[in-house]
Amino acid sequence: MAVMPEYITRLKLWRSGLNKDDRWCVLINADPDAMASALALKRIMQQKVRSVDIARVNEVTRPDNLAMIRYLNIPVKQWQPDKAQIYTHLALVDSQPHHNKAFQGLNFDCIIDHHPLPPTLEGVAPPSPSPAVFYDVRPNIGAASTMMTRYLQAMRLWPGPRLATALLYGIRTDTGTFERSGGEDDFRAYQWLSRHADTSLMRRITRSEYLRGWLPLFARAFRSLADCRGGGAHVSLKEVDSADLLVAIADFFTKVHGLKWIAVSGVVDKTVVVIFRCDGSRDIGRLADACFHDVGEAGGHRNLARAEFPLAAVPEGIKPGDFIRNRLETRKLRPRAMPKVQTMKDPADTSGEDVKIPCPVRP
Ligand SMILES: [Mn+2]
Repeated sequence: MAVMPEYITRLKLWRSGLNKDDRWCVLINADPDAMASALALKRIMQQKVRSVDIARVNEVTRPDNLAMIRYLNIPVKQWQPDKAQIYTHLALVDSQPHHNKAFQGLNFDCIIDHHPLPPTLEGVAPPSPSPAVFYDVRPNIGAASTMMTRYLQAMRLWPGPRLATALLYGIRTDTGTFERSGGEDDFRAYQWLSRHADTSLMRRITRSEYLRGWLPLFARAFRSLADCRGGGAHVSLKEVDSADLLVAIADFFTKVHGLKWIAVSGVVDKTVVVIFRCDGSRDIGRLADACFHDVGEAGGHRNLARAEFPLAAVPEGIKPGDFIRNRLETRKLRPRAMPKVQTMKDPADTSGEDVKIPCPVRP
C-alpha cells in the first residue's frame, strides 16, 4: 500500500477541482463490486457537483445482484448512448475502456479499476494527465470496493449501512470470500466495513440464490434425479435460458449429505452444458474430461467442473439426457495429460467474469 498516499493526494486534488454545474455519470458493467464502487464514488463526488447518475451497460439477471439493487436501493439505470450528451463528464469503475464495446469512443475523466491493464500499457507508468482526470488502476487489489473503501476512509466520509453493506458484498463476491483471491488490503477493508454494514440486509442478499421463475425447473430437476456410479447422481433438464440455473441447481445438491458428486445438464441455445460438483472424494474434472473430451470442451478442478458441446454431437434419435447418463456411467478416465490452459468459464466463478482454468484441449 506504499503508493496509496500519492493516490489519495491526487484524488483530493481532483475532487477539489469538480464543478458545481457538472452532471456526471458513472458507467459500470454491473456486478456487486461495480455497483458498490459506483455508489462510493457517488458519495465522494455528490457534494461537489450538480448530479451523479449510475448507469450499467449490461443486463442484471443474477438473483443476488437483483437483491442487492432492491434491498440497498441502488439507483442504477440502463445506459442510453443516445442520451450521453446530457452529461458533462463520465467516470468508469471496476472496468477499463477496453473491457466493453459500450465504453469505447467515450471520454472518461475518472477511471478506478483493479483488473489487468491492457497489454499496450503493461509495464508502462500509468497515464497521469491533468489533475482534472483521475486514473487509478491497480491489478494487485482483489476488488475495486477495497480501493473505494480506502478513499472513503482517507476522506473521512463514513459510509452509512447501505453503502458499507454494498462494499462488503463487492469484496466478498470478487474474492469468493477470500477463497479465490484477495490480499491484506482487501481483508482490512472487509474488517472495517463489517463494523458499518447491516448484517440482516447482507443476509437477505446472500440468501437470494434463486429466482421465482426457476422453481418449476427445480421441481423438474428433483424428478429427474438418478443415481450414478460411485455415489454420484445426474440431473437432466431440457432447454433452459441460462447456465446460471444449472449452476444454482448443482450447488444446491452439494448440500445433500451422502451425495458424492452431481452432474446437472441442460441445453442452452443449442449447446449442451453439464455442470459438475463433487465433495472431493474423486477428481470430478477428470470425470468431466473422460465423459466429454471427444465432443466439446470439458474439464475443471477436483471439486468443480464443466463440459460444453454442441447439441448436434448427440446422435439422432437419442435424448441428450440419455446420451449424457450413458457416458457418465461407462466412460473410463484418461491417463493424466499435461493440461493446456485455455479460457473457459470457471465453474467456481460466481462473479460472472471469465477466468482461466486448466482444461484439457480436445485433440
Ligand atoms: Mn471487481
